[in-house]
Amino acid sequence: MAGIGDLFDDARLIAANIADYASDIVEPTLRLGVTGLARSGKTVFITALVNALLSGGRLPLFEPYASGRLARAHLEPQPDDAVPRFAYEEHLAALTSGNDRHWPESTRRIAELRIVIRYESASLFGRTLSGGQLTLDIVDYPGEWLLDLPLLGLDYAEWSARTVAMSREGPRAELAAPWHALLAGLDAAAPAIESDAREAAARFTAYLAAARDERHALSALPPGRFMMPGDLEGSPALTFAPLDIQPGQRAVSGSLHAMMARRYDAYREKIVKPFFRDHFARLDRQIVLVDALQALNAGPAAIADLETALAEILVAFRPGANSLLSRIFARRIDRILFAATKADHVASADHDRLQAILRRLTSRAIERAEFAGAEVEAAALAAVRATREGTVVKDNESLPCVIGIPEQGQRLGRKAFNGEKEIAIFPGDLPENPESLFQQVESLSEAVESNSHPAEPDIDGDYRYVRFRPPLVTPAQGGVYHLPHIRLDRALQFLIGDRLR
Ligand SMILES: Nc1nc2c(ncn2[C@@H]2O[C@H](COP(=O)(O)OP(=O)(O)OP(=O)(O)O)[C@@H](O)[C@H]2O)c(=O)[nH]1
Ligand SMILES: [Mg+2]
Repeated sequence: MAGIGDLFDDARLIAANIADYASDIVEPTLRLGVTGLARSGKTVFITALVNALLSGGRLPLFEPYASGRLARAHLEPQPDDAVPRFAYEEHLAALTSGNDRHWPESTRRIAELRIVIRYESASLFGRTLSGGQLTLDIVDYPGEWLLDLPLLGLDYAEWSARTVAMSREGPRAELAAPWHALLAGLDAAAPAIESDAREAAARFTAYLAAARDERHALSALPPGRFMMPGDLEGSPALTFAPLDIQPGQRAVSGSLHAMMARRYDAYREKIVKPFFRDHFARLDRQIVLVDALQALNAGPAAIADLETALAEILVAFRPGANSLLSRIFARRIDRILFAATKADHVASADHDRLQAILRRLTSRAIERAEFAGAEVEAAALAAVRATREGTVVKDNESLPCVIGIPEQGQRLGRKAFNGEKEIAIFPGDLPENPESLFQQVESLSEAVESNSHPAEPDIDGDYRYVRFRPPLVTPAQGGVYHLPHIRLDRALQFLIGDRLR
């Protein structure tokens, strides 16, 4: 694969970075990227983080706040006019609207928010009133887009061969069958017909979506915009698909192959490169959210796939040695946090195990990032804690469980929930040794009605993730909300604490 530094317009990249540096000197600024695959919890995380900075709460591990040095934080207009604003107020309102509370809508495109934090410097604290100010720009973008980076180093024939080969392996083969059936009848050298391209793109996209769905939860599925089209849905740059061709195979002029290759190139030029240049290459810090529990529930194939996707995502953090981009990056992203989200689905005794599983899942990715000089941590957290803890008694043994209200329509085994009744779930112990997950994942959960004693196992081998409703929170003094969380303060400390000293 060619170094991506060679593939960019270096002059424009430098210009953007110099502009950032210049404003950083006048006004200390930190650009924090928040990413993760679809539904990993980006929107909820940013909403909770911004709310904590604006309104405080229980944040003992966020030192500047815990020591009373945070003076005030407020939102300001963001610097990039062409990027949608992160709809903070709307998302917070969704989470806090009493009986109508609900999780924020899925977002699926890039968004940005600027928050200005004033603080007392730790060295001066207590001696003088002079303080510092940090401008924090938060950028929310789909992790799927990072999976596109390897495409910059593959031509159309190479990408096709690789993607088709992958779709013939393991659980993917069955999901890809309808697309494969079409593929077998497509002649790459035949004249280009638009309807063939459209049909191939539609079936290929349907295969990606099937692989991604909750049950299979596969993760490594580029091109990223096929899953997360943003504003590009239906555009020609997305109307292509792999053909069953060999690496190095040349396209006959005017053929289906030639048309597909042209669109693939347009996708890389017009979509992938601008994203890396205008957004990714300008980040200082990064948090990668991972819904590890969903993959655990879906089974070993999903876990292996998630691990691959995380390693691919992190390719982006380690550009080819010696490229101009690598020098810029080496100075830039200096901290990366991997966070297993929704830790409130397991009892607190299991938070450390979840963290260990995440560490194992990201170990390949972490090796690469550390190589690039970044400080990397892994943490299990819940940006908004939707459950509380309790114990249930089963066979005279008390078991730690989580108690919450499953969303309406959620099912667990034969049970369906109405969105009102609280239940206790014994999620099962996460394995102590993460390695075992890569061999065989055991059934993770059993459900029991709240307050009922001996838990009858209610699992018919069809366990899925139960989504809980957001917690019911009442406003604190001043009308602000303190959302319950797990270890959000730790994440804050790692991501920005050192810049508020
Ligand atoms: N229990 C619990 N559920 C959460 C938490 N964070 C997210 N969720 C659940 O995960 C879903 C997705 O969260 P989002 O924050 O919208 O995820 P996202 O990554 O922004 O998703 P897209 O915008 O669709 O890519 C929510 O609707 C909730 O059901 C959490 O801290 N605790
Ligand atoms: Mg979102």
